[in-house]
Amino acid sequence: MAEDVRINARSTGLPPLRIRAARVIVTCPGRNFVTLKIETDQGVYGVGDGTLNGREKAVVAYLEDHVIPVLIGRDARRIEDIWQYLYRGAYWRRGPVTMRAIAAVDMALWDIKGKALGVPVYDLLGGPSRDGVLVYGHANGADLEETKDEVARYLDAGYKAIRAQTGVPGVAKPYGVSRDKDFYEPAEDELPVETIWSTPQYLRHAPKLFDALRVRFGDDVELLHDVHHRLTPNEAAQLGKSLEPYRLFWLEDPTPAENQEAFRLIRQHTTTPLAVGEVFNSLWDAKDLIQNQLIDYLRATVLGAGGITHMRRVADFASLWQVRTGCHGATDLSPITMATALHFDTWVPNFGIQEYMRHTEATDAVFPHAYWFEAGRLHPGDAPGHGCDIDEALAAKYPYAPKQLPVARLEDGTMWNW
Ligand code: KDG
Ligand code: MG
Repeated sequence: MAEDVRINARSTGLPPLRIRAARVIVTCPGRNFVTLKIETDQGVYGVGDGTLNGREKAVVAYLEDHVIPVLIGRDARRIEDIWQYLYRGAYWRRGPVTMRAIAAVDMALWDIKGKALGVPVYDLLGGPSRDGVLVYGHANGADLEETKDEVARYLDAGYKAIRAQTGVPGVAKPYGVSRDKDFYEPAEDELPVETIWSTPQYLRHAPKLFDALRVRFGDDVELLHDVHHRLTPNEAAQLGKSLEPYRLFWLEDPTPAENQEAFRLIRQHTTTPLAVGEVFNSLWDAKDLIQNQLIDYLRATVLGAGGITHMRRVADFASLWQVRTGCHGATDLSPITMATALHFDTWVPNFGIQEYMRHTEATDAVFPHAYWFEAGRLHPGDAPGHGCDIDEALAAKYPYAPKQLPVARLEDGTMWNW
């Protein structure tokens, strides 16, 4: 066979770990997950998550058609060079599909490196900076009473930080309120469910929730809230101001961050801490927000933002302005992302908090993992690599089922941000 002349296919001094095969596994144990499995010629393999809620097949096609063919034969040790190849080598760079595909590769390669060396990923990154990763859980209810009871349930379970979402009078299907109180999954149907949104009702109601929570639970619990991109900058400023007496840990996604400059207006009017970025794919999406100190927490994570290789650059840049991490951790990020994020969180110096929406038992069974929860914190475990695997036989029992995220309209029918 002719010698492989691709630069990256040549070995360094260390014996190479050649990528001999890679394939995508799609499984739906209640919701869809996209997993990339990379196998090396030494028998060591790694897995990465490429799930994009409601758009799973787009990532599958990107991986199968454009990524896997260029991976075969490369040295899996060369994580940085492979990342640069997939990022710079794509003329059409960035975006949620491309960056999730890169993330899937990156997670699998860090997993392989850890397994090959017999160490957990947090050790490869520089070792632990903390004992346990502070997480926040999701309490939600149809009305104030139910939401208060749900917060009590989370406190009983040991959570120290809790996101609270409640039904809004006159608003059918508000964001963040679920039928099943233990597991929340907004992508329910093959076609997007239409929801209705009322900003005036919401702005009147939200402060009542946090007033009621502070009256009942006092000051010790950390409270968070997600606006889910629904407000204009001026409305967000009003909300931030009205929530100041309740000392939120953060107010999330008050307005879409496509225009990063818009946060200047919000910032000028409120000291309520702001968190943004679960839809961000790279440092460029967050650069102005960070360097102008317009936010306090960055919600980007290893799945959305191209894996550990890019996320650690994002975090280092953010640390210059004392912006801390607050990684996205909804159920549409598979346990592989959660595992990888926990290694990142264990290392990252400017850690803030990690979102933790528990997965169902069926999902946990498909993705056996080393991480565990205790007293409000998650621990990544010490297994080599990131410590999460996929049970392929079980995964095969749950075939792909098309599901999409909802859409939102204002009361007069105008399309709005879901
Ligand atoms: O797929 C969409 C979810 O990831 C998103 O709605 C969850 O906003 C979210 C959050 O803060 O977890
Ligand atoms: Mg959110």
